[in-house]
Amino acid sequence: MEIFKQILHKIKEYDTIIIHRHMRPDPDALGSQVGLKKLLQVNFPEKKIKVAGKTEPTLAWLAKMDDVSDDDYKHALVIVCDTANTARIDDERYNKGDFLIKILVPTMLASMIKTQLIKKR
Ligand SMILES: [Mn+2]
Repeated sequence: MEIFKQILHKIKEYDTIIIHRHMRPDPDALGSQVGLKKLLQVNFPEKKIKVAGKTEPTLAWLAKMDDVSDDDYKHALVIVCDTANTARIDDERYNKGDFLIKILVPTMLASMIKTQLIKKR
């Protein structure tokens, strides 16, 4: 599918990738965010890949977030997982990257992946 090729092309283009998800994360938000980080780390070990947002204390056993500096956003690809509207994205710096990809997988329709590629600059 064309959109997956476009996403892969963007992933290959950037050395730094920062992955966000919604505020007050549930396990599916953390699973998509951290799962994507692990998948990218295995396939692109030379890239800097970080997960952004607050560590949810009740789910800290599942995943802890990385320290992401403002500098990390320079020339970074930002990918947002599991978040329907921008107001709910955890860490408003998602907008500070060079390019933004928003991936939304509706819980009941996992096969229908809705994705937006948003050109930043
Ligand atoms: Mn969720």
